[in-house]
Amino acid sequence: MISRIDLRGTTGDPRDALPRAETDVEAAVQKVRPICEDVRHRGVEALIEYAKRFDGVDLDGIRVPAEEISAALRGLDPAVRAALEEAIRRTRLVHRDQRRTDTTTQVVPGGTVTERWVPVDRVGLYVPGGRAVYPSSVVMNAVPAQEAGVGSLAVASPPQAEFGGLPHLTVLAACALLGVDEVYAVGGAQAIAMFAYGAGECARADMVTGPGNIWVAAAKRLLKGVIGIDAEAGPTEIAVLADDTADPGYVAADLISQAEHDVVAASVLVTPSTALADAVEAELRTRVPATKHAERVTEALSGPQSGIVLVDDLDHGLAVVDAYAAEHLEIMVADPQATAARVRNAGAVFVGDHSPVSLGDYLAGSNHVLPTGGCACHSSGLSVQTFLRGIHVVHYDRDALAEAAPHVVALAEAEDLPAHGEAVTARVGRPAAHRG
Ligand code: HSO
Ligand code: ZN
Repeated sequence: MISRIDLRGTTGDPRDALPRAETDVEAAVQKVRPICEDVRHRGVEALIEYAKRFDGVDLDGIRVPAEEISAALRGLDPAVRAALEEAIRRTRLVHRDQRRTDTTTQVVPGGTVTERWVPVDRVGLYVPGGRAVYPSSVVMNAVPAQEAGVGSLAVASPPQAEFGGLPHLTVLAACALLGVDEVYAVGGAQAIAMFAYGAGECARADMVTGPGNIWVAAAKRLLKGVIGIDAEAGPTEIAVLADDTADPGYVAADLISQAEHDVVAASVLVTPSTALADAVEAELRTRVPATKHAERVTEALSGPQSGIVLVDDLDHGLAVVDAYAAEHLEIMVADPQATAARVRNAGAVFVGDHSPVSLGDYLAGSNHVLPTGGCACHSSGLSVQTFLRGIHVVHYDRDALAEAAPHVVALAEAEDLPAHGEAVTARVGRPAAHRG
């Protein structure tokens, strides 16, 4: 069911030996271009037509009435409500600590640079409908934006025929718990275009975040010059670095948990222990047929993006997981804290036997919007920082400018941009050549 990749005795970059699923977003960009242009020019009228064509619903308008949002919350299962409230509380605790304070650096006497952290004014959050209805993702996107101080937050989610043209009711209920009252029944590429250009009641947003299918990813790629976007999310991934002290039942359960998302999800075990590899395979053989989404899980685990990777030892294992740069990395080895501290590339690291990825998906307090496809070697997951801009505020007095003038003039001349130097000498006179 899951292939083995034997890297023992090999050196060098293991990346080529660790295959990854790739989706062709570029081809989809051409298809969504006319839709985005249409929304740009015809606004709400176009959105209502696309709701009919793609979602099979007749809408009078795109804005979800406030009464529908509160009714969805009243109808929410109390256990789910309690879980979402606790998820929001824990996620807020962690993200509140990410807030930045402004810093002022005294560069020279009379010359300062202040870095001011300013939230984005308005953010659109896209929430998928259909098979993947994740109220937890509403939490993971909205909380960092709110903690960053974003003043205006709107949600778009596809209208569902089974809910009379409203977005999924658990999504609406999650919005209510988060205090988000601006919600649009708009899905797919059209929703990204709505946020980029504005349409009817929906004012244009400065940034759009949130997961989505290939059409949503394509629209984000197309419109990223018009609107700020988060990272393009690929299929979910879990890598587990484990030795022979790991519990094979835990490892198998965690590999299955992320494979459950999608047939192209990646589950990768990296281990120096053939005994553990055998035991995990045996666990998979009994657990997979018993799980609800057995077919999807089987396809994900047997796909080329998943596998058990055998390595020489823990050091080699660390080199492999760093090269892979997984969205989620679990560490289940003899000294998990010490090993986790050595990891350089991962979206999030889950340490020890009692920190599974699914805890992080819902309730750890960490964010579950994380870099996929190896992007963890250069990018971070969603955070308060995603919604902030650091603005440098420069203030020099006359003496400090006069003191800097010779250097500015020298560099301006070296770049053949003398007017740059003249903007300074106009204020402080032509400097004598700088000493030393
Ligand atoms: N594991 C997914 C997030 C998620 N899991 C949502 C369950 N619901 C990507 O990090
Ligand atoms: Zn998950």
